[in-house]
Amino acid sequence: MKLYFAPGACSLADHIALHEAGLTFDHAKVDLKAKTTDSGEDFLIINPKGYVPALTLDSGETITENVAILDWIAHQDGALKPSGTMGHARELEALAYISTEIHKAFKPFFAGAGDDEKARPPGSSSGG
Ligand SMILES: N[C@@H](CCC(=O)N[C@@H](CS)C(=O)NCC(=O)O)C(=O)O
Repeated sequence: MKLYFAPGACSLADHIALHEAGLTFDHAKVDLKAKTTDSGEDFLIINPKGYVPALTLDSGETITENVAILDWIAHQDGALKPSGTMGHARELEALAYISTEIHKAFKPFFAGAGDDEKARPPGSSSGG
């Protein structure tokens, strides 16, 4: 299994979860501008969406999207696995909240935004 990651990116969550689950995995550092890995792989073949994380399983299948990858990892480990249908719903509720409401609020810090945009509270309009 191989985790495609970038330093300082949201793929850190998957890295931590794989360790927590005690899973053995390789990793490949992705240059997000060039869309290549440190071993020269074309990352767009791995994930045509061009962003990390991506997790390629031993079967050769690749999972993308943090919610899906973290959910898959949780199901590999008894201690992380959600308990029952409601437990799974709560897990997805938390992951979806982090992925959509919190993660997007950090984008200006990585996307070269100006100081005004960085100071704006999440969810508030830029006035445009
Ligand atoms: N919807 C994706 C978003 C992943 C994402 O935004 N990844 C960022 C790093 S935190 C990235 O790779 N950005 C590079 C790019 O979009 O070119 C998910 O939740 O996994």
